[in-house]
Order: sequence, then structure tokens, then C-alpha cells
Amino acid sequence: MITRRQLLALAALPALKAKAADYRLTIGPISLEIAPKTVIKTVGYNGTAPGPLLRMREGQTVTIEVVNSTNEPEIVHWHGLHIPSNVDGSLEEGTPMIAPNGTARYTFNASPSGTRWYHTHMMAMRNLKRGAYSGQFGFIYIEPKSDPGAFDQEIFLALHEWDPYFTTAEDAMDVAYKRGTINSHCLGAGEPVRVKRSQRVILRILNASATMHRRLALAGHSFRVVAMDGNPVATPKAVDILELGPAERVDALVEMNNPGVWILASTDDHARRDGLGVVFEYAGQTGPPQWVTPSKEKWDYTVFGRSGNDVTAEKIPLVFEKIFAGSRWVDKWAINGKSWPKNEPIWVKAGHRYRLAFDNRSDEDHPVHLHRHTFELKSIAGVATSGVFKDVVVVPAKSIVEADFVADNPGKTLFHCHQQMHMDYGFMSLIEYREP
Ligand SMILES: [Cu+2]
Repeated sequence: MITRRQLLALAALPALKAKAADYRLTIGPISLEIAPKTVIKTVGYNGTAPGPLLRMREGQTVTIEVVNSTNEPEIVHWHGLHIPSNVDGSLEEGTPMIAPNGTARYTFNASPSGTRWYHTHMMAMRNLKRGAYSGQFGFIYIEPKSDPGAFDQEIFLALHEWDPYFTTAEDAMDVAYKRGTINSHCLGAGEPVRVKRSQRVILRILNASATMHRRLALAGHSFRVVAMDGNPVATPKAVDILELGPAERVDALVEMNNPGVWILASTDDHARRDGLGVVFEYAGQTGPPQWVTPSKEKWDYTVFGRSGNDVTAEKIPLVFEKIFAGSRWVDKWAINGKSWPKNEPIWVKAGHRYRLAFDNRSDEDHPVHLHRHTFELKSIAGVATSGVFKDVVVVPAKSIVEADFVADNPGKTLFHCHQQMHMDYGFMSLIEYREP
């Protein structure tokens, strides 16, 4: 006979058992043959790079189990999601690190919809095998509740470079790379993207570079930009060139109306020769892939927005400056005169709207990233705009960009430059919510 007490205990058992993870990522050493006889040895997710595409539905509660099979501490950041600090994947916000050979579980609500991604959030400093220099990156796509989009084929393309090395070309230390890939192969080494005439193809492009800004063209075609950093833009527009700083994403529709074998690649000749490209092949077409020298079209975020800006917000000035650390040494970076971790947090109040005024006084462009929130571009070098929502924005050298965000996700929030060397050397600050 089973007692009532035993019966209750049995009934409670399934509830006690942890929910099975929806996704599992294993961080471990990988060998990636990016071109014949060119094997990159790095660290990646599930044996490859990019890691698996994690597709989820908007609003779905997802659990991701991450196994760290390396001998180094690791952490995974879910880039572009509005999730709590303890699962966002940043040590600075208080997410626990994953111990060497340890396991972590991240449970969160998949939001907002669109092209997101995941990547390691470790510092690399002078170790070019760590952080964003490694193969630890992959796409997340969060399906919107409505509007599945009108397209015939969906292609995810991630840009990355390999074999990084230090250079001292311009006085201070910088990083350069021997090879580049789109997805896991150099231009011409992998399978082409196969398309058919009259198809509408959506390209979801991610610049997963640790440090490089990229311009891309697809010979014989133009891109209709429909979303940036996963968020639909106010004014979708056709352009010849896409420009993406580190961590930026662009979703672009391409009308396959020009049969042939074409190259989508970096507009930079060196980068293209080093492999940063991929072939697009129409069904039934053969011959060597064609490249066409692209136009010099200027990249301008504001063309995808609405002109003008009629909202007001409390201004937070953020001045970016380079601190020369000496010849043949890595420069340091400061926000409002102080480098991480010596700077005070930026204090905000829940529910308030803030205008981040990025004042870049340095001679380099910076892809600055706000965790756990989305901002709306409000002005680019004096030109007022609205309707472009992002989580990374490139602030060009010697210029001012303004972006608004609503403090609607309490908890420690990291703000930093996504250029790995800039982040590692001081270009970082925490935003914290003041108690009401
Ligand atoms: Cu930077």
C-alpha cells in the first residue's frame, strides 16, 4: 500500500526535476578548415564557428545550457536581448562566470524579436586567442509574433577574421589578421549561396569581428535594408554598400534579378583577397565568380530613419578620449576622463528617458554597445533623426552621435566599445538604476 504522503511525494517528483534545456552549447577547442590546407585552431561552440543558429519565438522562455570544456573561465553574452543582469552574460553586471570545465544554465524570455547573437564576453587584453578574437560567436534569431516577412530564402552571414597578430604600423599597437571568412570559409573555399532567379532573399548579416569595421557589396545587386541590429527601420531603402562596425547587424532583402555567379565581399581589396567574401550562384549558372568595383556610396544611418526629432530627454554627455600609453604600447581609453574600472557608474531612474550624447574626440571610429536595452538614434553629426533602433552605433572619429533609451530594465547595465582592444583597455562603464 502506498500512503497518501508517498503518493504526494511521487507526484511532486517531475516538478522537482529541472526543465530540460532548449539549447546546449559546448565551448571547446575547434579546428576550422577555412580554405584548403588552412586550418584555424581556436575555441568555438559545438565544434564549429559560427556556432549553431539558435532560433526562438518572441516571448518564449528559453533555457540554454552552456558547458565550458576549456581550462579557462568563460561567459556567454546574449547580445541585443532585454534580459536580467544575472543572465545577460557580463561579469561586470554580475552574471557568474562559467568555471573551467564547469556548466551554466541561462533561462530568459526571448525578446525583442529580430537578428540577435551570442558571443563570449571575456577580456582578451594581449592574448589574441581569447575573447572576440576566438571563434565564440553565433546567431540568435527571435521570430516575431507577427509579420513573418515576405521572402523566399533566408541566409545568415557572419564576418570574422583569423590569425590575429600585433602591428605597430601607426605608432601604437594595433591588431591585424591573416585571413577572413564569411561563415566558416574563405571566399571561394566553401559552398556558394545557391539562389534562383526572381527569388527574394533576406540576408541577415553580422559583423562578428573583434576589431574591424567592414564595407560590403554584392556584385550585380543592391541591398534593401529592412532592419538594423534586428529592429525594423522606419524607412527601408536600397543601397549598394553596407557598412557594419564590430557587433552590428543588417537585415537586407536582395531581389535575385541578375542571373550569374557573383561575389558578396568586403570592398577592401586586401580583406577580400584574405577571404572575406562568399559566392552567390544562380541555379543553372556557371563560370568564375564576378566581382565589380563598387560605388563610393557613403553609409548614412539617417537615410533609414525619419527626419527630425521632436522628443526631449535628459542628456547624459559621454566624452570618448584616447590616452596615449607610449610608443609600441596599447592605447588606453576614457569615458568622461576616466577608464574602467576607475569610473563611477552612470545613474539612471527607472521609467525615465535619457539621451546618450556620444562625443568622440578621438581619431578612431567606435562601435559603442548598450547592454539589455535598445536605443533610438536621435542625431548623427548634427543631423536629427528618428526611427532607427539599435544596440550598437558607430560613432565616427571627431563627431557626436546622440541616442535615446528608456530606462525600462532595472539592473546593472554595461556600456562599452565593442572593439575588443578598446573595451579591454578602459572603454567601458556601468549604468546603474538609482533606487526610487
Ligand atoms: Cu572603440
